[in-house]
Amino acid sequence: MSSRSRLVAHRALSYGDRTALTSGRKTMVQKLDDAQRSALLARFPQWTHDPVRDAITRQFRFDDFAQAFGFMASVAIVAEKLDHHPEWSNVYNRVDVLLTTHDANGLSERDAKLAEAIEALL
Ligand code: HBI
Repeated sequence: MSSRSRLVAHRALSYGDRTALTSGRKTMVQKLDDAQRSALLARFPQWTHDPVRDAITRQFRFDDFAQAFGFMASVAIVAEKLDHHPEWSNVYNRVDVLLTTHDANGLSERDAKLAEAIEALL
């Protein structure tokens, strides 16, 4: 790999932009249609639809911070494996999670897969 290619690869990984490493094409992701979205919400009743972001959200409560952080560490590993990442916040024993697909500007099958993986951690 030439020194320029290495620089491009390094920059892409540094800024989280994997386009440069995928021959310049963003992976096209299909946004869920109304029927698919309804099925997703029925499948995950613990999650709430955010119509503004076209996202699903859930608030998790744990016994203490250590439990909450352990949950976040487990989710982080799964997110990396799926190459799909949550938008989330943590305050002591509380973890608020929002799932949406930036590449699709709304909910996609990737969010269903990540929600399923998160539910399996509980
Ligand atoms: N995570 N939630 C979310 N949405 C995305 O569009 C997204 C992501 N993680 C990685 C990613 N996109 C891209 O880097 C890959 O699809 C190439």
